[in-house]
Amino acid sequence: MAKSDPFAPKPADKFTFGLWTVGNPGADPFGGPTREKLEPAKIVELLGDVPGVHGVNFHDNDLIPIDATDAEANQIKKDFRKALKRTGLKVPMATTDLFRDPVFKDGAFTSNDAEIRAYAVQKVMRAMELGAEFGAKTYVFWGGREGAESDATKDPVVAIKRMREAIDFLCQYSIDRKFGYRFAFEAKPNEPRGHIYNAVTGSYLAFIQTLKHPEMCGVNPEMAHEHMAGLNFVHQVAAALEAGKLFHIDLNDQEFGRFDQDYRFGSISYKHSFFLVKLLVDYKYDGLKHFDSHAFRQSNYDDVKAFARGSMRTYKILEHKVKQFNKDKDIQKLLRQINRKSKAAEQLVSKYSKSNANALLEREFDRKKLAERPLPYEELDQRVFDLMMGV
Ligand code: GCO
Ligand code: MN
Ligand code: MN
Repeated sequence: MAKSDPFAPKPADKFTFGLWTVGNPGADPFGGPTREKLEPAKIVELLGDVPGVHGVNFHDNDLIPIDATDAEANQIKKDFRKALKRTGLKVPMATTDLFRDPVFKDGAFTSNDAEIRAYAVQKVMRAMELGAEFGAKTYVFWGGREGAESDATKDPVVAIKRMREAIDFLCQYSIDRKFGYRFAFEAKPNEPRGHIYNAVTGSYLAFIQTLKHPEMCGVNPEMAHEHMAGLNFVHQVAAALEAGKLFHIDLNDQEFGRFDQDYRFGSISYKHSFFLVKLLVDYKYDGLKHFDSHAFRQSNYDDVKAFARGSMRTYKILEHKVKQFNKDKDIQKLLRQINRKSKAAEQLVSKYSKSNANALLEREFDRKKLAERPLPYEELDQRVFDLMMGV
């Protein structure tokens, strides 16, 4: 009997892919597609061949082309629903394509044209309905065209106000229609716009607090987006987790500072990926883990399946490494040594009181001695490398 794979993913892991990710036909700005375009039902079948997938997400127009007739739309939905039934895949997240059509060339919610802004809100209302038809409970907002190439063209303060107006409207609509959605905002610094508003996850964490319904709004951070800007993704996700706002996550990879590469999760940044998984495990994130990446342009659809299997396998292997890290006696000893406790010091600053403030002002600290306490960070960091390499 074959030994069971300890890294085999299960639907309970909540790994998801998008119609637009595994169905990506390989086009780039310099060349056309290298794979045939697959119908939505075919993409579901493809994912069905990959064991352990939880679900498939879509933009409204990944499922129904923007100019489809009602009859065409109904047929596509029928085929898609059948494929979901056959494969047991769920549709946990839906989103809107507010970037592909020329009408959105200057943005959707932040467009300078009031009629386009209204059209964008209407398009989301309809797309929310479509997502709800298939059971989606998370609704992602990625403002790919909400930005500018030149700040001569749009007032960035007005842009924030327009964005808020649209989101407040849509929150109330979701509540009225009892869709039960939680909104997840996805930041990106650039591409396709020269500059995109709300460039990092932290921007959205602040924006959410200004909304009429902050409780139903959170974020969908994407690894590649923060890496494009040279930022530490783990810290952005930590901020979201700490605020109770990590509603969804887009996993992929990217060389720092390059164009938007959408590589397979874990394929570039081994160490950052490890610490990301560690964060999600340690803080018990049990939400959706969406692989927002696509296979190399050279791949055929068999290799796309290998890409999907690999994405989940990498996550499971890193999860195993995290458990090893958390159990490793030497590592844990080093961590205890580094995190020095002092009841007296902690009591003084944990809560403000006049007497604490006075006692703190009186206290003598031996600055030189404190500075001399060892911090064996080199040793600890090397242990992480050994552990990851299996040495
Ligand atoms: C990108 C984004 C998108 C969004 C998607 C869902 O860089 O193109 O990551 O893939 O995640 O539109 O909102
Ligand atoms: Mn992206
Ligand atoms: Mn994304």
